[in-house]
Amino acid sequence: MAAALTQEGGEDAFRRLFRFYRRGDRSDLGGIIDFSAPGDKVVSSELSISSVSDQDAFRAGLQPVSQWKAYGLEGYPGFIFISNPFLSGCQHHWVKQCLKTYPQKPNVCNLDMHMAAEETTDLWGQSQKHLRSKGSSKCAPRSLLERLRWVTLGYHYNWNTKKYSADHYTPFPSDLAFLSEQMAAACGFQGFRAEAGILNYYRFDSSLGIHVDESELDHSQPLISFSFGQSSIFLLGGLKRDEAPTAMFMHSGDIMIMSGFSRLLYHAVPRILPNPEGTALPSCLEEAFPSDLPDSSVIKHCSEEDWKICTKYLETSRINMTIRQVLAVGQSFPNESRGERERHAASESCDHPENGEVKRHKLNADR
Ligand SMILES: O=C(O)CCC(=O)C(=O)O
Repeated sequence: MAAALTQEGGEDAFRRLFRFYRRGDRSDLGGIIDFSAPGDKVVSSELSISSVSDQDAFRAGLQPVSQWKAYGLEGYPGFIFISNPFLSGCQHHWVKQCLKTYPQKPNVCNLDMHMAAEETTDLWGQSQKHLRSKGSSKCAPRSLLERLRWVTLGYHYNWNTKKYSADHYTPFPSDLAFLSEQMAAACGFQGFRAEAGILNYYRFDSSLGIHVDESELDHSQPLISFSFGQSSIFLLGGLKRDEAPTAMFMHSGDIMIMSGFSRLLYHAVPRILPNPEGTALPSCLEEAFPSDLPDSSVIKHCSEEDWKICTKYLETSRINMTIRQVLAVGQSFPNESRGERERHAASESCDHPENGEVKRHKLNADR
């Protein structure tokens, strides 16, 4: 069925496949590329092994680059897929940061758009008890963490103007900058600077609409995308919105780089899928935290109590972090007129459009 829809092409090819995967039943997932068992269209990808020392990889919680499994896709130059290169237990740190640390002020999240500042200062603290006692009832009210849909870091993306601006910047988290820079260097982008991040929080019924990430002013630098928790179907299309996309799975720990020709391709996430291993959590998240990380590591121990909250959350969720460089070295934002600045500032307080025609974040209730 999916193959027939892909071949059909035509104006609506991407939209038809998006809807197919969003609704399709599990028996229809056969043609999706799974990099954990690579087949057709998948080629191996060369990495720049000498650009990241084993020690720096270790500090970022990653295996030595020489051990990474990196793939490309025929027809998509610049696209690199790295199958979970994290060291055992090190995904814990990033999951905890996404739930406990990065949603904190001065970072911005979807809940800030319609809640008072005092109510969104401690999402973790306010959700802990609820998540700890969570049973299987679907009717129980959702905790704030379960209502989290996005967090922005660094240059905060403005969903209304679709722009970044010099006026809305807060320091980018140093641990995530270090991880992103090691990933970029291994993929041939030594000078990459992590300047903006969008963290996406998905529940089983969430999806991310068809879009291109083009608001960054420097497209010569890659997009770096990290996935944790439940799996997803990712659709990678062409330079035009109507080109039929290629479907692939993203599992916990997988990392994707979109660069060069693939930097400005349309893409979407139509579906979140329960862990294909059949257990509540992927086995890579059950691994113990390493006992021998150096003090200089950016990975910090995640307490058993914190990890319990994280696992409860991840049983029904997926987290994605997509990191970007916004400006080329020496570049600055174009001057905005006073009127534009005022409009920009005013639109910071508007919610992300939910019912517009073309939506980047489709169907995510709180976006
Ligand atoms: O969740 C994903 O895998 C994709 C995220 C994405 O495309 C974005 O944030 O622009």
